[in-house]
Amino acid sequence: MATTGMNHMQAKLVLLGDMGAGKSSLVLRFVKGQFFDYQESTIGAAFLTQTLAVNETTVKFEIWDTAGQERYHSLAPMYYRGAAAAIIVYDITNAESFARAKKWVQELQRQGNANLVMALAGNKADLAAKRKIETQEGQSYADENGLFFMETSAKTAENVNELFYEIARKLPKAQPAQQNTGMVLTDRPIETKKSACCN
Ligand SMILES: Nc1nc2c(ncn2[C@@H]2O[C@H](COP(=O)(O)OP(=O)(O)OP(=O)(O)O)[C@@H](O)[C@H]2O)c(=O)[nH]1
Ligand SMILES: [Mg+2]
Repeated sequence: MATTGMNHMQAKLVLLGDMGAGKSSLVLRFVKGQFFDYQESTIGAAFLTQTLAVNETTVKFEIWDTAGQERYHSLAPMYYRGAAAAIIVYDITNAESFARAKKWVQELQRQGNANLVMALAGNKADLAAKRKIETQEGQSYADENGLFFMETSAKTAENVNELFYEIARKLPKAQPAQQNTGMVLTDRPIETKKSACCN
C-alpha cells in the first residue's frame, strides 16, 4: 500500500453504560482480541489505544473505558468532555441497562458537543435466549436520537470491529493528529545567558 497521501488523526472515544453491560469486554476484544468470562468491574476508568486504517486515513482511538457503577457517575464528564465519539453500551438481557443507556444519551445531548459521534451498542447478542430488549427497540431509539446502532457480542466478537470502523468512518475529517517531527518548537527565544566564566 502506498503511504503517500496517508492522513493521520486521533480521536478521543468514551464508553458509557451500566455496570456489567460489557464496556471493558468490548474494548478488550477490540484492542487485544481477548474475552474473559470473569471480567473485573472497572474502578474509575481505564485507558487504552488502538489504531485503525480507514481508506486513506489512520485513526488512533484514545479510548476511555469508564466504570458503570453509580458511585463513579460524577467522574464521567472528565472522560466525555472533548470526546469525538461515544459508545453507549447496554446488555440486551437487562432492561435496566437499556434504561440506563437512555439516561447517558440524554446527559450527552445536554452536555456533550454537537459534533459528537454517538453509537448505541446492544451487547451480549450471543445471549439471544435471555433477550429482554428487542433489536427493533434499540434501533428505533437510536434512530429517534441520531445515534447509530449495532448489536454486538464481546464474547463471539460479532460486530465489535464493525462498531469501531463505523465510528472511524463517521468522524469529521478535520482532526489531524499533530505531526510528530521530533522537533520541539517554542515561542520563547532561546535564552542566551552570558556566562561569567571561562574567558
Ligand atoms: N455472554 C456474554 N457475556 C459478556 C459479553 N460482554 C461482557 N460479558 C460479561 O459480562 C460481565 C461484565 O462485563 P464487563 O466488560 O466487565 O462490563 P462493564 O460494562 O465494563 O462493567 P463495569 O466496569 O462494572 O462498568 C463479564 O462477566 C463479561 O464476561 C458478551 O458479549 N456476551
Ligand atoms: Mg468495565
